[in-house]
Amino acid sequence: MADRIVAPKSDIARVSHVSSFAQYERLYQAALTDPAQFWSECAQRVTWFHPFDCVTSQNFAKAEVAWFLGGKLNASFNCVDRHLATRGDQTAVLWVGDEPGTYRHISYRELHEQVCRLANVLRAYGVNKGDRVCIYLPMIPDAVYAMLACARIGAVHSVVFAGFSAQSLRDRIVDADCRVVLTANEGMRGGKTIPLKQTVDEAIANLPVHTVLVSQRTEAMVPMRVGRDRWLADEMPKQRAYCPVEWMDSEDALFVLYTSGSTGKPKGQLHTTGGYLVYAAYTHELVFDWRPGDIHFCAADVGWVTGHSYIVYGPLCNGATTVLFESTPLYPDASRYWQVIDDIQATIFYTAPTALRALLRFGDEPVKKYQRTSLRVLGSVGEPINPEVWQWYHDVVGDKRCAVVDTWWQTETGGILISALPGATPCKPGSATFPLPGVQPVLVDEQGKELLGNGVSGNLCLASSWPGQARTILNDHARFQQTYFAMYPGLYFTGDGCRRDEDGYYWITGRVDDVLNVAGHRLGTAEIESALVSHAYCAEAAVVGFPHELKGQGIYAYVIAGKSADGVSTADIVAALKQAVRKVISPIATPDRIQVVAGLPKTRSGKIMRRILRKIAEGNYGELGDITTLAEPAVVEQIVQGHQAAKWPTG
Ligand code: 7RM
Repeated sequence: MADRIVAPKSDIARVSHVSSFAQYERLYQAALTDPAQFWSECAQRVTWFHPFDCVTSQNFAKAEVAWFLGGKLNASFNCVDRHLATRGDQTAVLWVGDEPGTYRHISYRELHEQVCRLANVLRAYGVNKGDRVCIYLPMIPDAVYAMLACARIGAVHSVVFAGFSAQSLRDRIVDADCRVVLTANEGMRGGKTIPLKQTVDEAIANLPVHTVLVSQRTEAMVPMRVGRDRWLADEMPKQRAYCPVEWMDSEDALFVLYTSGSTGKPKGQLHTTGGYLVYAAYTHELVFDWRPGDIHFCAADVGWVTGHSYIVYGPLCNGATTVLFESTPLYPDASRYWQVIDDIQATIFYTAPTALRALLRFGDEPVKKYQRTSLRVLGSVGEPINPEVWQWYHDVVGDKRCAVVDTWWQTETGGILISALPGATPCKPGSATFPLPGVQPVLVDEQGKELLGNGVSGNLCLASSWPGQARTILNDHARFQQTYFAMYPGLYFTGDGCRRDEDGYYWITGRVDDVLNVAGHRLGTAEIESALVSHAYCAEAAVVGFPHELKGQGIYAYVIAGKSADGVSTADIVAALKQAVRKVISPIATPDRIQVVAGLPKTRSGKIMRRILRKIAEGNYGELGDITTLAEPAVVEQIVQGHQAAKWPTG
């Protein structure tokens, strides 16, 4: 069956940066034919204190890449200072507080002052170029000031999501050897307070952290250790409102950001200054079709790479107005996003499918209560977006008027690699569509043989570097080389599976560790999940494999029942969902076991922890590993009980 194609809107195309598919193809070819020329031009979007003399040097065998060698620049200067002459009074950061109706506009001029003061505070407490600084802050303006203050003086920030436990925070502080930590007395989210300072105190016990700088987000009193802990509000006014910028080498470190792998300790992805900044700015402009006057609302947290690239560095480097959203999609109700969008007249909105699925359960009414007429571009990131959810985003949220861009990328890639472009790309709902100009995806089979042509599925690799690529794993280059460059020599391996369909569209099928082989058939767990979710009885699904005597692997589905399943027996839900998968994919994809659950184990960024679900499906309750980083650790116990109660046959 041919996929539905959603054509770009003509009124978006008329004014967009890339305004036809033919133009995209020309750009793509130009980048392929002369990459040095292409990236060299692209790099002119940032201000260099000293020009680079070599565009790139790449050696995938050694996992060594570098961009814009010899160039000198400063990310803080690019995101703040250079806009002062033309945009000093424009809002740089539009803070949306947790309590509905709380807004604060921070102009580029004010941003400059605050970043300078904070940079001087850091200097006063002994932070030098190359030192790592841990940022454990909620979604408040100080978080943005802190990142840019580090960048200003050449310190390397390590932002740790302010929902991580003390142990996770401690591991990251130790790994990066941070001596200074920024935090807040408490965070505010969804009407609840989060004891951040208390968590920091616990995390740094007996570590050589000498300074803790504390923002005051709430009225709460917290213990302050004399000689170590200081209120930012006391320190910043003491400092000058100007701080000179450090001239950074293009390949000097900008930040480290931890990502959890499937096993062991988190990997500190190291990004460098020139390549990362150029790539964040380039992709922000192209993919979101940014132009002056836009209000860019990325609903991610600065603790994730999406917040780094598309709240802070990309938008601010381009001189945009960027939104910092402290709350949640469901506070105080399922209308919050749309209410904020109307209040601030956001033109670009970027969120994750997991948030959209949660909202879809409430139907169209909470969306339609608001106008949303300011919106032009809607983005999705973090996981495959199922076609049904894509369509809802497009039809209901975007009123069939807005461009929807499904953006594929990773912490390791620094910015978006595969995505539709508003105004240029005909979309197939559920497909991330095509690589950006300058990006060369390659699909390989298990043996590493490149799969040429269309209508093929394999492991997604990249044939050459792009400026935003992570340069190493902090303190562990061997692991970096091993994880990404050893599997398929000469290629960067993403860890994702992918299909390039008959028309050349890319469909990310999920992590390859999630690919099932059922009776010799390769099936993507995301595919099965999408089929389950297509039935009204299913609000959300997570599929894993389990050892099966006859088929090698069996299919185990954990499902959250939808509203329409109210009053329906579990047996009937299970039967209906099996039938749905048969119908949508094939009888070979029918789940062997379906367990109806109340919740799924997710990381705070909304990714389902399949590792845990696989262990439960296997009956290995004793090997669940660390579950402290989950959003709601209690769901694991419930799922285990449900699995036991189901009394599945063993062997
Ligand atoms: C930005 C981010 C990376 C992993 C990646 C994929 C999955 C991300 C999409 C997606 C399908 C997408 N960084 N992923 N975006 N899968 N479609 N548009 O999420 O490092 O936290 O995760 O997320 O598996 O490898 S991340």
